Amino acid sequence: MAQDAVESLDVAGGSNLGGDPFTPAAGSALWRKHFLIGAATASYQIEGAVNEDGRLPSIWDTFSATPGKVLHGDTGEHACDHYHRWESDVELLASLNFEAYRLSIAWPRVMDEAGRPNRKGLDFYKRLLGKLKDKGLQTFATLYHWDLPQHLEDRGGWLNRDIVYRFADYADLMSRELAGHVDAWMTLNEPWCSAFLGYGNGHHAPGRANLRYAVQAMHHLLLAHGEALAVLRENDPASKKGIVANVGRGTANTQSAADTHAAHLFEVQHNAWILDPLLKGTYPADLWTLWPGAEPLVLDGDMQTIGAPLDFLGINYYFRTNVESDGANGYIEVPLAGVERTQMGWEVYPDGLRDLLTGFHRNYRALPPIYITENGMASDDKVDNGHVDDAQRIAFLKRHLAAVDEAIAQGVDVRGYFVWSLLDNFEWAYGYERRFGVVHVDYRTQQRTVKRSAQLISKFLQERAARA
Ligand code: IFM
Repeated sequence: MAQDAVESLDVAGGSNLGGDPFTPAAGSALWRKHFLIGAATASYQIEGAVNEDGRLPSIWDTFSATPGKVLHGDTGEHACDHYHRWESDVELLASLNFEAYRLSIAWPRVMDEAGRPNRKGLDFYKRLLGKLKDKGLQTFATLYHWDLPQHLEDRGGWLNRDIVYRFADYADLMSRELAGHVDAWMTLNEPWCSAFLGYGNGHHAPGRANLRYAVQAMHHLLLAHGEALAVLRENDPASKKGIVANVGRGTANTQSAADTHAAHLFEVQHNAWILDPLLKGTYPADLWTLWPGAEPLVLDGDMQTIGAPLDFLGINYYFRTNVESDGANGYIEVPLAGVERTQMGWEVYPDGLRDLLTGFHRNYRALPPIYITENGMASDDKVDNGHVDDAQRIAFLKRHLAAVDEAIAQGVDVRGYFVWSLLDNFEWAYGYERRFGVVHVDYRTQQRTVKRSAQLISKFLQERAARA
């Protein structure tokens, strides 16, 4: 699509690109056409329509309706109204020259309590994925981005081993119904968040807080992933299959052996807890020095199922955490002063993405090709005379893409990058206040306004396509 079309989108946004602080350096691997660039969203964060067409309640409906759980009492009831506006949202996505779209499927929309298909919900995703393919976009679909059906939580949720088999049934239905519509399946988004925030400290739905719960929930999440992977392979052999992990960079506050070990433990807790079982078939032993006696119940064969080979690994990266030893077997966070931070309070630290990628490349012999399935930042963006100048985001994205480029130059097989997020949306416990989109959403009118970051990404992708 021509740049003038970007500038005349049927949404507010305007032109006024001025100089270009985004375009990657000449010679960067990002100029290669086969390095995929897309945008990502998730069902509960954008769809709204929580009571329509047979959708069942999810744990996030329950949690967000509980006073005190979400900032300002926000809920996903209307969100970005994407369930009704999906066609114009896909037009917008394609008009911005994105080459791929990562979405998630709402489990409570597509299956009833007895595990039978909900045709209306399934049709929504068929239409959406069909239109994305018609527009030439590659489709990346996540099966579980945190909106567990409430009736399953009522039976123990991720603490009840039975959920592993319910998840495999769900994967079976989706891959039979949607085979051919999906280029890449991701079983889970960020099991660390589901397990630790959902069951460990209760900051996320379902809001349970017990470390032993978190550890057992993680085991069931990873096992559900492994069982679903086999089902996806059987039903939809042509697609790629993977999982998405959020990873964190931990750095030591001093060079002392104790602080260096503390930073190591931070990364064990945030990264190796998930990646070791997936890529080595074992939990990291250091996890149990951090959390003595918290080992999950593991049955024969579980670790083989969890460690089945992946076609790709999705990596979500946002920030680093500076830590020191707690004087015992753990670590404590030591926030650095004078560093750049986002609206979330997260430090902007692009080197962390490069260092994690090169570290994974060194440490995991079974590391599959990688997609950066999320990276982005929240800022308090305002529409000013039809424009949103999100200068901090533009610099953030450029610097993180440069970090990916450096990792590729050091031999890491990174195949693509998805900005989080296409739209401002429901940021979980922070509600609508934190804006991660490259497109601004006015939640009162549902007006979409293309931010300057999206204009510049679009311009780069257009130039890249023209050179190919
Ligand atoms: O909005 C979330 C997303 O749902 C999962 N990864 C992190 C994002 C920003 O917090």
